Amino acid sequence: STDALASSIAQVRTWLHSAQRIAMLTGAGVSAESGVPTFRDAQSGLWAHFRPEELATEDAFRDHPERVWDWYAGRREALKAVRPNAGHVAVAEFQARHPDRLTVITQNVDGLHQAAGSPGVLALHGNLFDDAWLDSCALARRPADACPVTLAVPGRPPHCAQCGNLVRPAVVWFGENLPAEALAAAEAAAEACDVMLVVGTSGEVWPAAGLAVTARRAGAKVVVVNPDATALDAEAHALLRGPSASVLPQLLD
Ligand code: BJW
Repeated sequence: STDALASSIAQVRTWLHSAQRIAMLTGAGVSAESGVPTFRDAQSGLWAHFRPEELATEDAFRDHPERVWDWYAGRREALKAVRPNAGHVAVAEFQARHPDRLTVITQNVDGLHQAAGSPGVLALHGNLFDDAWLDSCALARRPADACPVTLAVPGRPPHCAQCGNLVRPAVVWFGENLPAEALAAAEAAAEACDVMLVVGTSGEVWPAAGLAVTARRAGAKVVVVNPDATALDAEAHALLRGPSASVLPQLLD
């Protein structure tokens, strides 16, 4: 009920007031109210026909490069019109008022925390707007000698005129390692925090989901903010069942 949510919010606010370090793990749900579709709720587009585990993989790209490239190109295009919502803004404003107190760890590739002004965002799954080569260059003697990806010949996907290498989005697909530096910093933040806020994520994808488990084992209060049940609810000391664009401003004002 609304009363139960209000009293849980009040409880979590007392934890936040006495917390020296706060970590926040976010997922697609924080951007839902900006108009970005989530992965596992998506009713339209490719996610409706394929599970993320089947589409967001290197094999899917190799088997159907044009289809997967077009899907990412469409998402890039759609994101150009998207703005951070009141949730992203509340987080960034809290960080501005309390420097070095809250670390944002995001699984999102949409750049909306960064656009809202959050400093030092740890982007565990890369960035949708960055490009990378699919393979290491077959012609370069050393990786540093490969052509810059900006020189790729336009196409769907773009390719290298010299070696034929394909361009891919610089996101993390299933079976790929997360960026080591960001993951290490996220693990350190999870170990060190007094409160871990888990916001807008189904908690089904690892190792990101494990950060909540790490925080709990290290003694932090774990708070899940989500209108629906998640795989991390069992880790939570408080469940705030509401949309992040209205709950986050109430938590962090
Ligand atoms: C709202 C809301 C509102 C709605 N307000 N909330 C341990 C156990 C089992 C498996 C594994 C394991 N460790 C590793 C694995 C394998 C795999 C994995 O996790 N598999 C599971 C699915 C079973 N993990 C990996 O492969 C990772 N790599 C890795 O582990 O490397 C080591 C390794 C190498 C080789 C072999 C094995 C291991 C990589 C994971 C990469 C994930 N990539 C994607 C795609 C990114 C590119 C792209 O955008 O296309 O990342 S998949 C997709 O899921 C995307 C997301 O970041 C990620 C998480 O999804 P998220 O954000 O939680 O979204 P949803 O849609 O699931 O949930 C939205 C939530 O919002 C819902 O709860 C709603 O209720 C809520 N919501 N409106 C608040 N208004």
